[in-house]
Amino acid sequence: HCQLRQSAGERRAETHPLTWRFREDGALIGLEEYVEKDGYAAVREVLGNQSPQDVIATMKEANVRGRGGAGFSAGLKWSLTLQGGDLPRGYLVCNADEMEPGTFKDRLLLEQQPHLLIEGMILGAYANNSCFGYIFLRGEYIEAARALIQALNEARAAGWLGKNIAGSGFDFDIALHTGAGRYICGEETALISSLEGLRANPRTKPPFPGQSGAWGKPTVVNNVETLCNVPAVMRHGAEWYQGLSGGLSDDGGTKLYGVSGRVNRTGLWELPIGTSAAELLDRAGGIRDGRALKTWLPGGGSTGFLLPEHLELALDFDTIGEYGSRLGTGLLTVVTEEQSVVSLVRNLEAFFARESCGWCTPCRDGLPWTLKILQSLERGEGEQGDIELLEQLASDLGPGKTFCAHAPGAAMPLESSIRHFRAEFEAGIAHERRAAHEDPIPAGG
Ligand code: L3W
Repeated sequence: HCQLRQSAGERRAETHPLTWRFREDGALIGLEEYVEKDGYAAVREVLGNQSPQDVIATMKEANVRGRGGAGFSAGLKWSLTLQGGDLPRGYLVCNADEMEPGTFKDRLLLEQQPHLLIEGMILGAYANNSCFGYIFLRGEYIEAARALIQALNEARAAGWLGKNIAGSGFDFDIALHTGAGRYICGEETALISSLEGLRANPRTKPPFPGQSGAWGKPTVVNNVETLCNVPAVMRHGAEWYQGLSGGLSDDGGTKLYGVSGRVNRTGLWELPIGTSAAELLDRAGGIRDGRALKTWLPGGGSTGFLLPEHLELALDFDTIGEYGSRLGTGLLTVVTEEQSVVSLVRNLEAFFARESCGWCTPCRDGLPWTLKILQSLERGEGEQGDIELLEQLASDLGPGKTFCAHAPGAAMPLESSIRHFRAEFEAGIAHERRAAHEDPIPAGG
């Protein structure tokens, strides 16, 4: 399995013998080295010998679940988009707009393994009959942009992109599109709006992008890590991929897990999907300065807080979903005893309020309101009823009340933090107001 440290000077990787995603020194893997290690072999094998339906069947059987956070089956998504020969060809979009708080897995894949992504995209485009691909990259990811530009040029010059790829008759090319650093652009329909040159507002679903996406054409949007799994699945088969999880989960394969926050060694590890948070904490060298764990987020700011008693749970989509949270990106944020949960949630809600596109009312107005209440609780100036109001806001921001998952994502840490740490919120209610409430002045007194 593979370990990568986050800081540039310390990029150390133990390479997985089969997926060989990273080099030990963390350097970029260029075309020559990629091909030496059987890179693009899956493209040659699949495009020459298998139908798009075969590819989709293998992806479904392997049970590759979307690694952007939602865990939707990639094979199922592709099967819903499959275009017959007479129908208009659509697009394949790689969502590389990584901006989830505490998340840095796609960045390292892009900076070090751009050909793995390109190979995954060629296979995905073939399965979906896509005529053209876009990599929608977060604007701040300069190093990743450099790596991708180099890799796209190399792949094009070697005939892996362009007309008649590997003599198969299949044509496909990819353009790199850099965003301007807005979180909402990672929401797939907002991403499509932005790609079209429009304001990045989400669109209602259905229609899902697979039916009508960029410029009204069928558009498949997949996360970087999801697409990077495709070459290994197609080379080694669904059963092999399933086996990588080692029985820890019904989901297939490995997962790029990570840890940030107050641990001794923040970083990224490729481990069987279903590995526990306890195991991850161990790899991160445990909690810093001998502190005790208070709470943790399993996969970014738009997931719910979990407790130390949840450390042994399998980090997979279904298990974490049963505990009032979700796996999200699978990059843990570790919070220790002396940290203030109210401050932490205030910080997250400030992010979500700033990044709201403003399109729908609960999100545009609810998030700044939430932030204002949290700020006053943090200062110890909260009022009676504030906690109940926050609970109401968490519900009003929840699923089904907005165009997209932004506000429901913001509601998750809010709701779960009040559920687990109510006393900390109560402590933020101004003392004199609290006393007045407990000992009200008698009527007429
Ligand atoms: C066809 C249906 N397709 C669902 C597709 C849909 C989309 C995917 C997931 O993301 C996550 C959240 C956070 N026919 C379909 C269908 N699909 N039903 O499946 O869809 P959905 O709606 O479950 O989720 P979503 O809105 O795409 C929500 C995470 O995203 N998040 C932020 C993540 C940030 C990063 C990052 O920075 N790298 O990943 C914010 O909420 O974890 O689970 O493709 O079209 N019937």
